Amino acid sequence: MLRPQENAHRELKSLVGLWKFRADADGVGRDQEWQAAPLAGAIDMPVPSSYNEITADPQLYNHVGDVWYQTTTYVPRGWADRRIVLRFDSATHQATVWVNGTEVMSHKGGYLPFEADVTALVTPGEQVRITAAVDNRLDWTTIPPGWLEQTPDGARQKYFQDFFNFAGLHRPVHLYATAPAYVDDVTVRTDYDGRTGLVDYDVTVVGEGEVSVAVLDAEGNEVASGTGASGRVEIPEVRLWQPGVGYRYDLRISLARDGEVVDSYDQKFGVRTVRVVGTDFLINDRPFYFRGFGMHEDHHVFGKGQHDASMVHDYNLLKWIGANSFRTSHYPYSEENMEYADAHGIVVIDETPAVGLNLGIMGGIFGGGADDGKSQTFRPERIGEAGQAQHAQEIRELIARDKNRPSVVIWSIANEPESETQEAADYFRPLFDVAREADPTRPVGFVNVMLAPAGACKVTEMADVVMVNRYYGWYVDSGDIPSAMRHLRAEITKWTEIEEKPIIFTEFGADTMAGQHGLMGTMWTEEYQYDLMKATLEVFDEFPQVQGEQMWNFADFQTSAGIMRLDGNKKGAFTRDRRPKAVAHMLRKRWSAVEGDAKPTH
Ligand code: BDP
Repeated sequence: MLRPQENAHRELKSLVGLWKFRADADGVGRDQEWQAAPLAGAIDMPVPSSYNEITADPQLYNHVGDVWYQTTTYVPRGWADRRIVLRFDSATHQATVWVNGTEVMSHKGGYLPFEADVTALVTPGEQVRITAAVDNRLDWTTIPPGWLEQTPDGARQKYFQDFFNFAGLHRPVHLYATAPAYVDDVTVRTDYDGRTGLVDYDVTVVGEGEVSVAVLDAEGNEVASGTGASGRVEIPEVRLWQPGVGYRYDLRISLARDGEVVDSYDQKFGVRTVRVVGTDFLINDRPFYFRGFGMHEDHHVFGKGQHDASMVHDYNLLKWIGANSFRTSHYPYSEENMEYADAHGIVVIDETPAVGLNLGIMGGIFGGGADDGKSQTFRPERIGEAGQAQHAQEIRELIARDKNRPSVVIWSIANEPESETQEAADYFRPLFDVAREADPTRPVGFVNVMLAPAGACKVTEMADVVMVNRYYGWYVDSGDIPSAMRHLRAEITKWTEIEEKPIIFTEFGADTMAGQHGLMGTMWTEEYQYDLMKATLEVFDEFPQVQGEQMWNFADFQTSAGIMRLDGNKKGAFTRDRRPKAVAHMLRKRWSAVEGDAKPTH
């Protein structure tokens, strides 16, 4: 799906700002048709933002069910005879949208865009009312999954993922206009032959017209051109998209009728290749070692709302610390965020929202474990066909959104799902096919959990890379770094024996209360996090097959309430307000000393 843009043939109107908002605690809004009139009893709510922490009301913080958003705007007078589209960059987790009281679309999945052609429902020059009912409930058919616990005091949303269920309109909303015949989509795939860039493109259009393309370099000079909706163009003396640099070209697509251009779209792309060869991960045929973090879209007050200032600040912290990559744990991040990674050469492992597909994990961590040896998760009454279909849909929509992004080098189709059972293998095999069919050019993987170690996991064999989260020294061998390192070393050895693939550590970490200190190796102190991380990284250095270290987490983040969490998860290298803990200085020293993207050596 194309990201909306403004250009000589397209107009874009932002609907960012304060919307009217009302929580529907009794779930009556749809029956009472709140979309039919100005929202009664509404408060002001910023879009984009999570709504949870905006007011001082714990009920809204913990709200379960629909909330209603409404705004009015004028459709520009100049948009007569145009195709007019309403686009939401996301709505967490499900939404129905009405325009002037008429339903125009519904979407399930909280982190991906959706849009509708509203031309027939609006009049240029006149006001329009846009209403969205946004439902934050998770069940066995949503990704991520969850369930509702009914109590005398109302419903409680329960879920497995270790991050707070922030909800609302987290990303911008736009109206945009194109000609009635328009460029609908484009796929760009790149390679190079010596110094010549090879660009295969495939444009789909709606309506009649002739397609032509031109490639513009970053200074706007035309360096190649072609005609036809699909084909190959070649860029002489190509500049590659490189980690840390991020050079991009524009594919300027024009749609013409009778010699006159009626629509155009500038698709940015980078020329680069990604390949897995043996245990190496190659970007542009050079070994790439991932240094960075699993992150979260998470901030005080605006939760998961897209916010340019905090986003750019986070990227500057990544630069300060010497990171070259991150994983979009545990859902697709905003398009602004991905755009920044593309522009600045930050390498991304792009993850679907498939987190918490592991009903054994709580029992596992606390000593329970599987019951009858059968899947606790992938059963018809839990995550069955409907959940799997939704998971496939999330994979398709993620790839449709991010397929042209040079920063994205791996699709992660799930985080820590159950993977040690036959049912899990049966569940995941078709999902790998879905990803590979949607994008044959990038490696596909998923993130393996500690409960399904080397030898037990039945899904890693389907993946192109081994991605593992391990908490030796935290959830196991707690407070005992020597034992933790012995067990970590033993497990890596086992992985290297059974899988001839790059191994990327996508999580390892220790909860750390900023300001807590001690010399006795006490957990939760900054010293313990520092020492455990340092020891862990030194073990990674022993194995040439380990091709990545992404510490958990970039920053502290909010979670649901629980005895394991103190106002959230505290495994950040930075606090939630982005102040460095001691470990950040250690990582900075290690990562800044590295030449290019080579593997660090202590
Ligand atoms: C892993 C999860 C991550 C958690 C982390 C932790 O992938 O979401 O936040 O552990 O426990 O299981 O800190």
